[in-house]
Amino acid sequence: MSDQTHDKGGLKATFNEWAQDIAGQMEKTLAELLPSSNTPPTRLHDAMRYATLGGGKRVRPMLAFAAADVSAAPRERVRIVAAAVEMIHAYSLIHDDLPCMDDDVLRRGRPTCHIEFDEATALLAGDALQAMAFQVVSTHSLTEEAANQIELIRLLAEACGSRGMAGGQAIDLASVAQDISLPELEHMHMLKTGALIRVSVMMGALCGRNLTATQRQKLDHYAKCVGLAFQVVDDILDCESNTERLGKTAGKDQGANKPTYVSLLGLNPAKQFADELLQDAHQSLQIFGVAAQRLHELADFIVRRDY
Ligand code: GRG
Repeated sequence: MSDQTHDKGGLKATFNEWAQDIAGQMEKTLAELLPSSNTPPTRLHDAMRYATLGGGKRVRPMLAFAAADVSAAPRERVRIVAAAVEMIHAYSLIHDDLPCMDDDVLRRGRPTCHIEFDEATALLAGDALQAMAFQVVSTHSLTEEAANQIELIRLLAEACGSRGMAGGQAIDLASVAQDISLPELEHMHMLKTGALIRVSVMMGALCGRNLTATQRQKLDHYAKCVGLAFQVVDDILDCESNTERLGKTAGKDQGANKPTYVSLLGLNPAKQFADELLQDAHQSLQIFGVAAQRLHELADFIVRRDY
């Protein structure tokens, strides 16, 4: 792919140009959708904006936009579902950083929400962001058929709930200092991190034309592989990288005696596992041809990233 092309949002742009374009669109869309800082209750709205704007890799929005290419979904719709997913993600990070959970002081290179504001405000900011995500998905027209829009909302609810992200977090908290097996670790991460990644892909695609059952299954398999690979790489970076590069406290999992892919498999086998998941992800995209270009690139980015 040429580095000299300037089609920022389209397939001719380089991956970096495309990623920057999406990050810019996300910042603008979230800034518009979130209540302004001078709308009462101002401290709560300030905290919601603090936790959502001005940082993050925006991996989930990128996945939604990339998946939208395979169903030719209008970008105007995709930016709304991507913003909703990012609100859920921001809420999960705020709550995860609270003293009753991971108790962390640094996120995206800045003080965590409860340090910058206070615990009660952080808790409420997370609650309000979660509610707002559903408000946004239900008040915009995002699909050709109404039934598909209901499905978007249902999928998002499932990904957030006790059999998705919140359930994964509960298993994570219960597994500290426990001997858990590899399948148990995988199940925990498929819920905690994987569910939101999976739904980002599916929601992006559902904004466009209907996919066949096989296409849907292949896309979901891609998302599962990438979701798990994301977590394996997160575990690797937790031991190999540093706090400055990550923008969050490095070495946290080991310090907290949490089971990880590195603690269960060892560093090199964990890297090999991430590579196997990457190959599997690429394989499952074959039926989409060139429309899956960004999904391929994103899988590479997720596994090869160093932050
Ligand atoms: C509190 C219900 C509830 C859930 C929390 C997502 C989560 C569940 C906890 C986050 C803990 C964590 C650090 C998990 C590792 C993988 C992960 C989700 C990392 C953060 O996501 P990135 O790297 O963050 O996409 P940025 O800042 O780039 O948006």
